[in-house]
Amino acid sequence: TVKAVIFDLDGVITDTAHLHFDAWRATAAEVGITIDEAFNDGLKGISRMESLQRILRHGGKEQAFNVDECRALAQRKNARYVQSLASLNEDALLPGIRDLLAELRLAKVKIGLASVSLNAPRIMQALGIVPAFDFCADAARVARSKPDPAIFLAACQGLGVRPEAAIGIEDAQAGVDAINAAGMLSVGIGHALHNADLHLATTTELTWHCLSGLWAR
Ligand code: B16
Ligand code: MG
Repeated sequence: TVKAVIFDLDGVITDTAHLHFDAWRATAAEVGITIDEAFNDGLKGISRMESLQRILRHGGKEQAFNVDECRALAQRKNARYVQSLASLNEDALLPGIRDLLAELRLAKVKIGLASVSLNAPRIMQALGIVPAFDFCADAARVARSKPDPAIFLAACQGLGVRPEAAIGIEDAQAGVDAINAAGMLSVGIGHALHNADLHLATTTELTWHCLSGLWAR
């Protein structure tokens, strides 16, 4: 049976993608690069520095900045993002998540987090769900971004569960690919995701009943 459920943060537990987008758009504009929401979709689950590289490439400016300048740009983006998190509270939990966490606890299924966001601890704190989690993988210790399975494997290891006994939940293609590469069962939330073992339109449909059913198939 399923021993653990491992969550992505942005897009599954709360929706901070538009805050990332606003912060990146303002930072990209500083260096004369325009990004739209469709481009931002491709940044979901991608680490901060890799997101910056993709934006610079998108604007044809990948050679224009040295390492220190890139670091400064990433820092300015993060300052903007962190500022926009100031008003985050329990109300920002996506529908169904609180109930699912309670159901998993009752079913004695371990609960983990696999977010590549270095801001994950402060976001979890603001959402008031730190005690609901048995283990949160540390993004700072995982060098490779999704679709590399590293962050999901770190979560499995921290929970003491084999990947084959765990389900991962993601909203980004890079994340679904990471779950599959880890050898876990994948649940994809939202549209236009390929290769998820189970597709759900929204987090409202995420229940222990449907997750355990996925296992029984
Ligand atoms: P930070 P996830 C990811 O979170 C976001 O989807 C992605 O857009 C962001 O660039 C990345 O975290 C890094 O975030 O700048 O806060 O370290 O989907 O893995 O929960
Ligand atoms: Mg995500």
